Amino acid sequence: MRAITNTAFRLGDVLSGEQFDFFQQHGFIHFRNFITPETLAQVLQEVDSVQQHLISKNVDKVNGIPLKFGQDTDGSLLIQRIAFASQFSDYLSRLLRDPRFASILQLLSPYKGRIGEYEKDGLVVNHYVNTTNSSFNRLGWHTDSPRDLFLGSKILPMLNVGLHLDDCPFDNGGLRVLPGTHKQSLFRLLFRKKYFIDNRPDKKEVGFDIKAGDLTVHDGRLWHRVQQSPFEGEASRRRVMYIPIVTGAYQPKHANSATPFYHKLARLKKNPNGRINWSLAEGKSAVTQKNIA
Ligand SMILES: O=C(O)CCC(=O)C(=O)O
Ligand SMILES: [Fe+2]
Repeated sequence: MRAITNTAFRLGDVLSGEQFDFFQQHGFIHFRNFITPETLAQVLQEVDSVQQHLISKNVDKVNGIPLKFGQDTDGSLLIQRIAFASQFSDYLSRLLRDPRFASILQLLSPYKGRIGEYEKDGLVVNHYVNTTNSSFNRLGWHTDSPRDLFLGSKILPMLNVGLHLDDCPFDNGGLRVLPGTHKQSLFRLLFRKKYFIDNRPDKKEVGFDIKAGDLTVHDGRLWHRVQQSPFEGEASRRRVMYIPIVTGAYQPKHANSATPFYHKLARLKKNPNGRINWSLAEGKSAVTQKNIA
């Protein structure tokens, strides 16, 4: 139960046949060193500025997508999930125009994909850290595709591209995937596991030895989860940005976009008796802008 993918590729201007075949077979792919240490340092600085900007403006939703708040190791307010981050940083927005993303689009072939900078949740920054007041330190099993169903459209081909901002060796937790599950039936896509509630390792799952600056891509239909770091504080910090690559009609979000139902669902918690506590669905997370600032 300690399977690490030992296949990491390098991304050039053109996707190789081997890379395409690997992705088709397994539903994910790992590229090393997508950005240089200099770019990485700049990206981290930009993410920090975006967070400070959102905090100073008391923002708690972007284009209808709630921000997730927690507490950092020094007790300061931390945004653990930022949506549409590139809307607040020209640097991050330009990064999404890196010509190498064109080679990633080829993974969707024969479908024609585009970078969803203003669609779905846009450029997402996830920030996991184990502190007493950080509720976001893992993510249960899920696929990214049924969000389309909640939004009233059928499941369209999509990719989620992760740009990793911290080293995350396998033993520090991080992304776990179930290879090949992108080819399952709709029934298995919906019911293989209990969405977001099931955190148990699967004997067929694989993880990664991630270095800061690496890129991973997974098919929207692939089952995946985030394993919690066994460490506390600084050693558990894991920052990763995700950008969706989407197909179908252009569906940009804007300041007045409604909050999708699944963002309320994600707050569901199990009672000690195993029942789902529906009342929490509308509740606020423990830490908000207001009660900590
Ligand atoms: O943090 C990760 O690597 C995965 C996050 C994820 O699966 C999601 O936000 O849907
Ligand atoms: Fe996901």
